[in-house]
Amino acid sequence: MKKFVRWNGPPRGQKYNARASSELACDKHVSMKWAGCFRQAPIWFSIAIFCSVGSLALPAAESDTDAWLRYSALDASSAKQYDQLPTRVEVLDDSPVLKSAQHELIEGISRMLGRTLRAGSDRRDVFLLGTLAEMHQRIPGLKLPELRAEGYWLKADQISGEKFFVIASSTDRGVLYGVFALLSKIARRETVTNLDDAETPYAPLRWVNQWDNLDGSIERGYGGPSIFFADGKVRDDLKRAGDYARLLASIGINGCTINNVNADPRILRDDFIPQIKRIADAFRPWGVQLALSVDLGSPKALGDLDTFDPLDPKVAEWWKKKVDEIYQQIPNFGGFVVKADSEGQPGPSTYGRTPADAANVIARALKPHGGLVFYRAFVYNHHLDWQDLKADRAKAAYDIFHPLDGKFDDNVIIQIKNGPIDFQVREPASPLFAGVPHTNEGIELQITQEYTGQQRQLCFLVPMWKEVLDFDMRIGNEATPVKELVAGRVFHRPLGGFAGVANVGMDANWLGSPLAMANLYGFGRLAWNPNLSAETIIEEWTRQTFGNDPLVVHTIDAMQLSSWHTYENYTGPLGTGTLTFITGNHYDPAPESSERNGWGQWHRADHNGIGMDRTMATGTGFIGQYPPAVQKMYESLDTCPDNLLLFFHHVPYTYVLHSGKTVIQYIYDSHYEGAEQAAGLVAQWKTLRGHVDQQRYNDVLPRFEYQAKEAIVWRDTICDWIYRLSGIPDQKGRIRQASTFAADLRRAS
Ligand code: GCW
Repeated sequence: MKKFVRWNGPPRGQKYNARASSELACDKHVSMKWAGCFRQAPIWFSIAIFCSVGSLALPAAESDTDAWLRYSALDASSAKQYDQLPTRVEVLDDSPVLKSAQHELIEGISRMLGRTLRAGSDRRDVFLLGTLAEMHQRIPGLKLPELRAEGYWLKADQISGEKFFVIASSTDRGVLYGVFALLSKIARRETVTNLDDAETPYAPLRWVNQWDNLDGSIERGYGGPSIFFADGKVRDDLKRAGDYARLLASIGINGCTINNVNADPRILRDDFIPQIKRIADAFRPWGVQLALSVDLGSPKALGDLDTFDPLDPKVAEWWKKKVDEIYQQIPNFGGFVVKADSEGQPGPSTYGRTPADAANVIARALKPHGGLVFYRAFVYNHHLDWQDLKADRAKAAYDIFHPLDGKFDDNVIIQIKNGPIDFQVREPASPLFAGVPHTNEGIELQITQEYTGQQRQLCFLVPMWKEVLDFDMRIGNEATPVKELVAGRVFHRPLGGFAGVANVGMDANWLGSPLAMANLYGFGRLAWNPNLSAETIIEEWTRQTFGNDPLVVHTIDAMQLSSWHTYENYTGPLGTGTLTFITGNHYDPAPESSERNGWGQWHRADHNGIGMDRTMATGTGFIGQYPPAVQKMYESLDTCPDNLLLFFHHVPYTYVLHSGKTVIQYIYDSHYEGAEQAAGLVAQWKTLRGHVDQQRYNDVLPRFEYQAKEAIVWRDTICDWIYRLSGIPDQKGRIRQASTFAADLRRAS
């Protein structure tokens, strides 16, 4: 039943979707009828059904808020291996974060193992939760490991025959992370006897960004309205904000900006800050720092000054006062994210100033309090001349920020999107990662699936993010993978990390789809340790979310792991960018919408060929922004990988790929293959009937049926378009539509 409350209405789109939605309506109708049967059925019938479902011992449906923290009861034989775990818990301090850690441990053990941990200060038979310093005081003989900030230590030990289990860190937050790590192991039935695990996060900053507006809407949010705001103010009930912080903490996220980067200046009004404080209070027990997106024009927009020139002393004073006011009410405030001179947002260019001037004036106000500025590198001109073959949006970030390298204060981090355009289904790593060696940098990844199916279609993004994080920039011809650059591990920069645009909402499943939650989980896990494989991450997630049945784990893992490639196949192969409705919803296929306008997401398909020439020799010169070894690889057709060919080169449709296929045939084939793979998702999910609980089974099935249809819409739209454009038929004869369009074009040229 719940699924119909959760379902976001019929899928978007026009003619092709009419069928899909009528089928959904029909499915809904059938299920409602069944629900009605249950309501009217005799009690014995309901009991019989209940017992038979119960006897299958399926993991229960995902709770609204718990996501992967479901803590389903383990069956008796799996639970047995944990019999040796202590029966008490002692917390060595009473900070709010440690209290959360204690509560979580008690809750998790009780739900999974059916045992209630008692609070106790007996050394024996006890979980000890505290910082390393506290642990040293408590057990002077204990040999403690070296742990960097927020790392944790899980240690099952005995001294003089007294058993105890240490969960320690140098900070309270790390202890909480340790508790979640232990509970995750139990949920996945991992052995914890003799555990001696020390883990340290790879990067110091692991934040999520929410693009929530004060009216409660969320830009590019597909999981319902804001959990923070409604009707121009902070919600009265912030329970969900606390629940969100718990989820974030469980994957090691330590900061969250709560409002849209297209920021409403009102967020900084004096009467708004006490409201924001309430959200910070909801986050605090989970160690999540609250941060804000700010409009650089605020000093003027709020009516206090007649300028927002970052070099004007009045403006510096304004920021200082505003920041002091925030810290007075929110002492653990994290800082600001800034989108400026981008897509209509005000910025330093108004006064002929640079992003460094703008970032530093705010950074100096924050510095005494330990606050940070994440300044976004997503700065570009969206009124480019599409007729100018040298114009290239991809070049903007490097052109603007590289010359400023070293000019930013040390509490500024340049927040760089994974690719040089905008979260397309495949892009190369942004060259800017290698272009600011004397400046802190961080990577921005998009968890919300703006260009990758908007949570209506399955697209597990961890494999894509890993390709970027593992990409080797070869700075100075040495191994310099992006992950090391963004985590500040090269060039000895003090800060660095990850920002994930999450955009969870009030929908039961946070992101609007239970399977899309793997992206939020995966983002956190990669930010904690980008060396984890996509396979490990998805297996962790599936086990915690759907239980440990091998068929379920194997099937869902395989579906998730192949989903990005499937989506790429039917939406934007060979690095063309997502061939979607660029000037509209970023969802439906509309390959011509990216052309002949100033937004610069061009693929330059004409009747002879396709692709953006970004070479140094004949194109926009974008390739020249990479270090020499990478330039060399992308510049030459011989070494440019097929999957990014059209991002870097304009080639005739008959150009033969490394795979031996022509470009045009690859485009046809990949669309047919993608649509088949999407149909395969339905079949794969059906094998899980009776293996996942009925509620989630029923919730997910229509989503895949819908996706399979959408993939056909994409396939036919793109294949028809490119056939009309090229006039080259599919070798397999699948595209039957007669077309004179290409012939006309040829005659005209
Ligand atoms: O991808 C684009 C989105 C905008 C977004 C912008 C950005 C918040 O379409 O909605 O604005 O990126 O990242 O700033």
